[in-house]
Amino acid sequence: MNIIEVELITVRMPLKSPFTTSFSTQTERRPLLVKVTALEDGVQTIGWGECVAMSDPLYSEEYVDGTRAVLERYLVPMLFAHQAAGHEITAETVGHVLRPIIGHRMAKGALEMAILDAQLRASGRSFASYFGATVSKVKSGVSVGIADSIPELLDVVGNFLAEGYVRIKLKVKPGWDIEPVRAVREKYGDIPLQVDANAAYTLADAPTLRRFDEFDLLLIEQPLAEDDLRQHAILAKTMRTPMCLDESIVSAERAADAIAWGAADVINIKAGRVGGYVEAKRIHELARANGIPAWCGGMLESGLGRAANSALAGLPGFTLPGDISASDRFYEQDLTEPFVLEDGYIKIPTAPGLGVEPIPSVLAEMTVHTASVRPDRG
Ligand code: SMG
Ligand code: MG
Repeated sequence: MNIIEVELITVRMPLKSPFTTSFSTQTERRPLLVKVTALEDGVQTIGWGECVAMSDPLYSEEYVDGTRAVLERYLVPMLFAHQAAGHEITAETVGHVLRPIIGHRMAKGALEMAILDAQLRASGRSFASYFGATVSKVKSGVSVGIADSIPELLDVVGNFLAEGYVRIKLKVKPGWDIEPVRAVREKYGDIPLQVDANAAYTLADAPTLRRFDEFDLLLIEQPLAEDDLRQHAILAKTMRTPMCLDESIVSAERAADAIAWGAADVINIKAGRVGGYVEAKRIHELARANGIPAWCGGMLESGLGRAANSALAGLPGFTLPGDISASDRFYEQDLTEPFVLEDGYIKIPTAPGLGVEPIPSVLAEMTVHTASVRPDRG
């Protein structure tokens, strides 16, 4: 595959309602899309990637304008240089080619996703088939933001249950934890329920965190800071609720450490956070080999990311429902044809590549910035 252009397109997607976590309230998302144009045997193919970095560096150190800068200045030129030196660019090798640039996993992941999409579209193969998905649809869980009051939270949860979501994840933070979870358990009974703290606690909060044990949660996600693997292991030993890591798991190596040290009973796999779908699949294999349940996380993706995530989540090690909700969970208007909830499931696209693409008129309307990088003709 010969890449002839990489476009970096920043889009603005307003959220239907604000989404509050322990670290921010979001009212819109500005994902960076990566559009790769390539020639395969003289035939032009397009591939789409979606970068999951948020507008501000609050979930991780990456942020959308920073990912654009590193792609434009380093990552894309490195690929073109590699290609100019006579090497073939493939999704399987792009991670290795970009290895000299430290970190910037979300930016790298978006580029790899676009290359993989182009490669698969050119060969007529879907993401699901490439990953080895064993099912045609995946169970859909929903992530519920921090609300202004408990009655309001109960309404929101009730509506999602009525829509058919099969698992509820409640965002928690100090001061919004035990009571909201108790209220949801009391009102909705034995539903599959889990919590996500996005690193808002410290080990000093262990007595509070242990109180979650009375609610029979599926798991508690990332209670402590990103770097606190040892502390998560200490906390895990004193809690009955299974410990799940999200932000801490940035690579297969980190996942292996977390498992070996007893810091993770469960793993949230997000391709963007770990540098792309190739690494995400490695983590899936690692978790499966170790008997560690995995599930697919979400970053409020547009239909592009949702398509790739649902295909990944079709692998057999994804034993828990993912944060793969319908398009209308967050968006009035998705970039692609919308993903819909059917009896608690999301269908995995079957057409070549992602199986979906941006609707041109919607993309044009949502675009706030574009840049194009082409090979240096020297
Ligand atoms: O895509 O359904 C989704 C969002 C799921 O809660 C979600 N993601 O920590 O797991 C997480 C968060 C990260 C983004 S919060 C702004
Ligand atoms: Mg999380």
